[in-house]
Amino acid sequence: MSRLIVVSNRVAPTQEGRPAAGGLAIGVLDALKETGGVWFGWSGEIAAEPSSPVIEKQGNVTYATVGLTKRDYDQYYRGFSNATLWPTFHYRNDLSRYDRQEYAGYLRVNASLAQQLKELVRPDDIIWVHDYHLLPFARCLRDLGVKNPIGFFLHIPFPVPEVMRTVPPHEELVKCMCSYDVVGFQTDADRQSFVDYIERGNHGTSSDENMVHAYGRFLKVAAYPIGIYPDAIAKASEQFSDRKQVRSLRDAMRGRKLIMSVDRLDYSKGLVERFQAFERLLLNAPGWHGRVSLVQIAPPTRSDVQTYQRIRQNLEGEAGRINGRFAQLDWTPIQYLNRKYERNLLMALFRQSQVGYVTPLRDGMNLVAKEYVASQDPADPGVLVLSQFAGAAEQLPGALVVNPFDLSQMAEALERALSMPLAERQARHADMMAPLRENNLSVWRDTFLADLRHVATASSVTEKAVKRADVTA
Ligand code: ADQ
Repeated sequence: MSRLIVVSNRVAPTQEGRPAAGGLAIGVLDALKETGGVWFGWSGEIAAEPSSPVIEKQGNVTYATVGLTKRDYDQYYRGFSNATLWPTFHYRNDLSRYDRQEYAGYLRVNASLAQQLKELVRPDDIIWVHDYHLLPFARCLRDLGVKNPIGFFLHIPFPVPEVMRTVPPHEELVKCMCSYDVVGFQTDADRQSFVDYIERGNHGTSSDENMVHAYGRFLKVAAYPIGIYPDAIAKASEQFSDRKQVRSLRDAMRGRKLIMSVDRLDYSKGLVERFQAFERLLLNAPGWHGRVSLVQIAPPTRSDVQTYQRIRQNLEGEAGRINGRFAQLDWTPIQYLNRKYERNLLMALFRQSQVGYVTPLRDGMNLVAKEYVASQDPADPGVLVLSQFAGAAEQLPGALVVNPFDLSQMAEALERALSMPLAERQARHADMMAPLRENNLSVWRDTFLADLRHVATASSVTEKAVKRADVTA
């Protein structure tokens, strides 16, 4: 069986052979263990100068990690990836900036990572590249003569063409993406945006079978919504419900209802709007004073990018203001916790809450929404209030779907969720567990890899046929 090579900006750190949790890490590591293979990417370390990959083998999985120089980190990671692509792809052009040097650094790091990976690639390997840091990676490998099948999965949204065109090198980036054999998106809307860019700009055509012909290449372009393992999460959330932290949360609630939110601290997650909608609930429905609290867990990320420092200050300000306005001696309306929690503990905390409040302004998928549903006790489940702009909204029919820009609508949804009768909560929960099981994380991975193998075989057959025709002509 051919080996799988996974490439992602960051290789999840290995602790006793287990990487940090998260969709990419869990799904990918399972696949690697099945076929054996390599996980290649940045170690998370800043190195004085570029050096060859550090190789660490665990079972049949080889971790190959490289350091980045400070200049590479600033231009490729902090700069073009996180200050240009991330905001624009989340429709925040107002926060996006473009710097030619940073873009040059982005291309340079992609090329140098490709050069380093090339040394590890065997002829029958298949290569699966992840996320916006690596849009040009296949182009760089092709330039080095690598002929293996290469697939790409974008974890974040792909914007509509008008927004994509605000990134100055937009056409070069899309052209680079067409060097992959399969390009996967979270939702059909993202897939459609990519196809629209190609077709409306007269760069190529698409067929009903999700094939795109552009810039002289044929590639498959499809939606592969990332999933979770809902039954494993259900089990963990039940088992961890007896932990000390979970018990003390239960005690502290003393019969109050709990609304729970968990996100990385990021402006795409709509945290300020979420706090303000909760404030509106307290204004509109004073009966809830002292009877409901919002717990927001949001550990800081990318804190050396300036916009992330601002969101943190903003959010702390809002939580303080709202608490100052409504708090009572024995009741704090918003508890805002700036830290990471062990994953299973988090699932058990979800199980204690009556409402999962997940309202990003834009999100590729949002795994927290799925995890919240899976963590619930089917006999007495909580209700999910979910943004229509999370990819997960397409897949969770039992959620109360809201527009995160409409604070009144969010406040009404919270009130409805807090008062929902048991039978309706149970029905909505069952409606969501079925699709979560059907489209679990293995389905995401296996469908993508099956398509990659299939497209690669089909194109190598076509290539051979073309070569034969050339010889006989
Ligand atoms: P993220 O933007 O990171 O992922 P999300 O999908 O919600 O967003 O995944 C976050 C993960 O981190 C979840 O598994 C969650 O449980 C965990 N997590 C969050 N806060 C935590 C905390 N305080 N402590 C411990 N764990 C915490 C990107 C895209 C998403 C897409 C995923 C996967 O932005 O849209 O769903 O990739 O493709």
